[in-house]
Amino acid sequence: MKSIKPIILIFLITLLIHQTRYTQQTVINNGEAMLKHGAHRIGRRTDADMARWRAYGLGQFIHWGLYAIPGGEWNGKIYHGASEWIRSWDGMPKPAYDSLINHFNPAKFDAGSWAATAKQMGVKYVTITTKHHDGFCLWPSQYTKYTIANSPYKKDIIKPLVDAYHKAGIDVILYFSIMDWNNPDWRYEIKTPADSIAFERFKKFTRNQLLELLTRYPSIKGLWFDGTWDKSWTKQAAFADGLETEMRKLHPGLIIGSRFRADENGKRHFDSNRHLMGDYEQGWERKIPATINDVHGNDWDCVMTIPENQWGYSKAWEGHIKTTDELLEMLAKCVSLDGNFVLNFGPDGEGSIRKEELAIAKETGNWMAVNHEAIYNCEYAGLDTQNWGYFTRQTGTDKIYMLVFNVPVSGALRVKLPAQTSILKAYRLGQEEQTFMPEAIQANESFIHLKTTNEKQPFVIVLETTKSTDGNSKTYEKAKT
Ligand code: K80
Repeated sequence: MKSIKPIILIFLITLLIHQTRYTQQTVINNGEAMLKHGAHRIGRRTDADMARWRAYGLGQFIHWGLYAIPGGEWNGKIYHGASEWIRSWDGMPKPAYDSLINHFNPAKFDAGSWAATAKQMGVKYVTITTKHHDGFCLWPSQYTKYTIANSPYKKDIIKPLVDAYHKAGIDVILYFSIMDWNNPDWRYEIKTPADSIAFERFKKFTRNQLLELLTRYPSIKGLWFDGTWDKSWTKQAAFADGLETEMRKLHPGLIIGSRFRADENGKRHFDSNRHLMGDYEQGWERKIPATINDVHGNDWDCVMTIPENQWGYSKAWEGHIKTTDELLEMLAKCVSLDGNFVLNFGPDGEGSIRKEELAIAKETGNWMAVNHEAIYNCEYAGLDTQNWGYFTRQTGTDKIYMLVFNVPVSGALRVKLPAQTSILKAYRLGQEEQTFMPEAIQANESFIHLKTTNEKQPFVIVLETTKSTDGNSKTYEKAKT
């Protein structure tokens, strides 16, 4: 002990301190973990492709595949889960499901008529299943035999859909399930070296299919991923990150949601520092955020089913079926909270969209024809929500929309504007001659008095507002209080 000189001891202690600090610095940066495979960006994308996505407002989802043939029923028994999951049900033998490929021959499929329905409905983008969890590919993939090419129909389904929707002026996003029940190399969890070898093959297969889709359909705007929650995939941070970079390079502007990859700690949607991974939050499936705080300033889309939980065609069409007014209210709420609303359709095994869905599409389109201005290119208006409905605003302007869903018996709709803001003009969309004289009731607070409370449909009142230095004080003099 005596032999250690104090100078050496000091040197060793200094070294230890430096060492510790050095180690900490590699892990901690501004209080955040240094992640190799976390978010690539903090905050929203600011480019034109993403601005276009943000302005869509309303979208359509299409779930179509082999599951449309049984439509949630097998041998007279009903599967009460989501019909596109019927293969996972004990009531249907897996070989019976897998052999549905020999029966897929949708004689009534007409991409043009689907696109026409979507156009009349007023959707700005469509998300189409190219491959759901069952692994069946609606395009003739080179990398598996389980594709449309080996069905009696034979022809590519994706190409005519992409072309028809584009012709109708609707952008296309392709849905792709990473989880693949048909591929023998898919694993839920990697437990053995053999699993690991199989899954390495599966990763190559997945990469091949994704690059194939981007190469075959270069005009698509984005990819919508699903089936990415299993332990096997959430441990592939480096691979998935590399693949995302590769896809973006191949397809500049590509839009990918938060479901594609996990970070190196297996965190999905939000990385270990709670930053969103991908271009928009993809966690709002069949649910809508309650307030603007819940979206954390991110872009997001809500995908919604018409029944409670059926994406693929469902023969039974049971339980509560949402009405057009309920769906329009969801649309209004989503746009008012800076999101897009995407309504799902599940065409049947013949290629027809069921009449109930056609009716909803039609009624939505009729409403949109009058009121689309309050949906397209609109954003969170920055105002306190009132019980009568939702506010939206033409992005970056002072034009505010009141989307009215609940008319109060008094017929008086409360509006609170920011200080120094006044209403120049208030009128009803589609009936521009119907103007309203707002009644000031407090500073920055007014009532819009409806002419009737006997409304049959949700409607929109436009408020043209302006920021002024004296506008409010004048109106406040006329206030009741
Ligand atoms: C997968 C897994 C769960 C638990 C719930 C839904 C889903 C799929 N995502 C939707 C968009 C559908 O494709 C559904 O099958």
